[in-house]
Amino acid sequence: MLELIMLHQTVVNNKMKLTNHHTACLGCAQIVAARLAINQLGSNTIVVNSTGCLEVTTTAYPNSAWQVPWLHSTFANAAPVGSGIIAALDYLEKNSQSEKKRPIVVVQGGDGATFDIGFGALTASWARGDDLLYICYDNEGYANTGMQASLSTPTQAKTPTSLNKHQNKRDMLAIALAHNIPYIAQANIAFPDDFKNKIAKAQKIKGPRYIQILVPCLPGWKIKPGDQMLTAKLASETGLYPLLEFINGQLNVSIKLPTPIPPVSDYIKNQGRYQHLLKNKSALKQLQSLADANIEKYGLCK
Ligand SMILES: Cc1ncc(C[n+]2csc(CCOP(=O)(O)OP(=O)(O)O)c2C)c(N)n1
Repeated sequence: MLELIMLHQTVVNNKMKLTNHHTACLGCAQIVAARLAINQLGSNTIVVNSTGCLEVTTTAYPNSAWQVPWLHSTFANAAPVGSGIIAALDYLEKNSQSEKKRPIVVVQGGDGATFDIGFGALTASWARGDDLLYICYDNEGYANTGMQASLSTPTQAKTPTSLNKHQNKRDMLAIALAHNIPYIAQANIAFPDDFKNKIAKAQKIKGPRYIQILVPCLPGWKIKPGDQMLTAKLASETGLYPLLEFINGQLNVSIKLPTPIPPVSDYIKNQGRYQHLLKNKSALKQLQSLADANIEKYGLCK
């Protein structure tokens, strides 16, 4: 929690483009991540937001915490709204003498909006090659409506709509890769500099760009505020949520794993959503095998 507050302070001091006029939970990692992103992107940015915690908590009518142009979109439709803005910018550029620098268009949403409900529309924008930066704030469930399971919810995590899910988290990176988009990255709020670097890289690239960042949800994952950043860190250090990027399909491992690699039991022990696993060795083994598979597949060791 202390780390998150310190991180929050540095972000706050950096001329906020997402102000404190929001109603997010105390210690919300998603808000901090969104601030890091918009501060890095700068004021020449247009944001499209799918419905979800980030939208609801930053734009309670009649207020808005956003100091940049910001548009609401329905759950399913954020990427096409971004595509419409791109088309409008193209038109304005063709039909005006203005030398004004073109804004970057950022589309953002939670994992429910990204992995599930806006999935088809997002992949269609990738197929069209639209010049959009899409940021998925991945808290592994539908946080705004009570943490129901999404296709991002990891196997074995308990949610109100599944005692323990047995299907694996949808591999959005692989799906993005299959669309041959120029920039794909996975980040984690516990590694803020890495996230900022990834945003900065994506900012310089044209075409579809996809960044997914893990943002633990305190009530949703049932973690104590003091355990939040350590938990987030362990998600990556165990190999379950590796820090990666693909530039034109070429893999870079952003941060290699520590030695010895912590077991996934260290990652799950402080999370209420996984408490049942502490007594279920075979389910725990299944989760460990997912981390091991990532370590092998991406070459995550030093
Ligand atoms: C089509 C549709 N279905 C359901 C809802 C209700 N709803 C609003 S926000 C939300 C959860 C959003 O989850 P996610 O995209 O993961 O973002 P989070 O709140 O976790 O940040 C739901 C189900 C809706 N607004 N529209």
